[in-house]
Amino acid sequence: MIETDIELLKGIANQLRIHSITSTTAAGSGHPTSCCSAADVAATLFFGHMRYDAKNPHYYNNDRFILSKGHAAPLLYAAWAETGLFPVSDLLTLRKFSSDLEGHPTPRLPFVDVATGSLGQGLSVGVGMALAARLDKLDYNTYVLLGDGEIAEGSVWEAANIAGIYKLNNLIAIVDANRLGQSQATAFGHDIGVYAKRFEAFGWRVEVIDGHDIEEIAEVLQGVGLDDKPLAIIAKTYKGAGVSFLQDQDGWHGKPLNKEEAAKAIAELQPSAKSGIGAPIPAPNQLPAPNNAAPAGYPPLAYKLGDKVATREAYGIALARIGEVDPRIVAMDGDTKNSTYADKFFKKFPDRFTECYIAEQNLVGVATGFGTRGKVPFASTFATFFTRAADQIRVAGISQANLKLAGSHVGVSIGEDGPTQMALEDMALMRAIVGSVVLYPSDAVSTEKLVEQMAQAKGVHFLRTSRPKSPVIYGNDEQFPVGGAKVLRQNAGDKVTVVAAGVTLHEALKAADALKAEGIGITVIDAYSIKPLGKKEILAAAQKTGNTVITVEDHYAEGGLGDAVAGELSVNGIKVHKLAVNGVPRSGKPEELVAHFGIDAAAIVKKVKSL
Ligand SMILES: Cc1ncc(C[n+]2csc(CCOP(=O)(O)OP(=O)(O)O)c2C)c(N)n1
Ligand SMILES: [Mg+2]
Repeated sequence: MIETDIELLKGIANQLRIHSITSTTAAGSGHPTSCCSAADVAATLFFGHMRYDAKNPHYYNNDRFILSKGHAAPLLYAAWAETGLFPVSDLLTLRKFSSDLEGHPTPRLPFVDVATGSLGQGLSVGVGMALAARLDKLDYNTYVLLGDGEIAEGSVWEAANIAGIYKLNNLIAIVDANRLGQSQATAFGHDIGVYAKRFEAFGWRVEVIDGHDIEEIAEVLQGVGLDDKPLAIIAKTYKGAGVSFLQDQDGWHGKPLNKEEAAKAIAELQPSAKSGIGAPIPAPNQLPAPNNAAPAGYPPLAYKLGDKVATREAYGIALARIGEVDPRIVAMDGDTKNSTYADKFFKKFPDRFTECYIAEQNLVGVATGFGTRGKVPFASTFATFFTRAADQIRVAGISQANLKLAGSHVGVSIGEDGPTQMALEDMALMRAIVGSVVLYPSDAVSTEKLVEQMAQAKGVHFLRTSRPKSPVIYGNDEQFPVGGAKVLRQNAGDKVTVVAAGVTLHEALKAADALKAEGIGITVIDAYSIKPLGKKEILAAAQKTGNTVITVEDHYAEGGLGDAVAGELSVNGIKVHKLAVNGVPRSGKPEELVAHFGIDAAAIVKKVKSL
């Protein structure tokens, strides 16, 4: 902390309030009162406490700041404008189509690491960043500003739990306890001792302060990193603070002031407002840069055709193999690592693995946090449990995060564990994520090659792996470009093209053999790349089989492989007949279930004959 004059910080806080009001009034929408309550905290953090190179927001050892209560975006923008990063006049472009100063922060802006505003997600991302700092031996701190209404989200407490367990003393949560939420007061109002007890119970050091007393804010911030616990600062504040007719008033959430009201507010704030331009900002320590270089290639594979390996196991083998030469790779799991086989990576690289326990929203947030720090995070659990983190995955899409998800135990083919453990909606969800890539391998070689590509490409990737062992059907040098498909069986005179992936591919191959014995030829395609789909290969094959395609998938009929093929190829006149799981599944042997739900070789044979 630089000994910034307290009067200057008070002045900057008011300047930030003025900007927040002016920009939201110009935009005609926004949350000025949510900015005003946090203005003193923001001024103290940005103008004397946090160590960062304001001209280079991406510098790897800058302190990180996550505005988890993303609706206070105008305050964040005002703070960065006052550091001199961009002209203060730009603030008037808030929320306009041509401006990157969006309604809630997104990484279009260089000083925003992840999109926020879907409340309750910032602290998990902060945990990932704090863990990355530790791994990279960097001394930046991660500051997360949360609303008091926001911390009703369970995901906040998933993050608080793990931060306490891992003693993240480089992580600081600041709760802007302004008593109010959106439509009414928060459940606990200004009874903020409740929040202190909760954070303490999760192993945090807690400071309860007057969030408008700059001296007190600066003083507690001096204590960052002094012990081995994360620090929670519960700042008692007033929504709309600093403006007489807004302060602590109900009914002002998410409302801009009209021009007259804004003028009145500014008249109150202006006399004590001071510009932040030129205020001293502590420089970050110059430490060695982390090694986040992508390798040129990966060690070779050594499978034999016919080896029986589950794709989930091949995933673990792949991570351990490529992790050897790719220092960017880190992994995390939600207490299923012995099922997803992420434990193969954990055993080899314990320092690069984070056990996230059974808290999938936080699991995805932590991975996203690592991704912002140049790591390639692979998060794994049963595919169906990723659907709990649907919103975190959605926001990772918006953030264009580098996030790799590996979901195992898909479909009815898991068998005995029964319906609650079966992922049957995951492809629908993952396909719908903006910019996502969805991969569904059927053997060990294709799994491993796809994991390599997930590591080398940026963005949100989902790998769908299966529980049962399946034979290796590809040679070790086969390539599986994302957006491709493999034609495995094809002969002149084939009647229909069967498109399958994962376990159903092996059923399709069995069906092809059975039909061949009866003199009926079918084309079989491995659609290992669900999104983007291997459209070219599927279309070319379909056109040779009278435009007739059967899709077979261990997923519900809605939103999976069949819908992907139909959606992409109907414009070309291709007719798609879907074989997929319908109805509520049950326990049983995998073979019984794939037969019952009509996605096995016999069902394919029957369908082919019916056509
Ligand atoms: C997950 C989620 N649920 C609901 C909302 C809608 N919403 C936006 S702000 C807000 C109130 C937030 O209150 P608080 O966290 O106390 O922030 P304050 O504005 O008081 O600082 C709500 C309900 C949201 N953005 N995200
Ligand atoms: Mg509040």
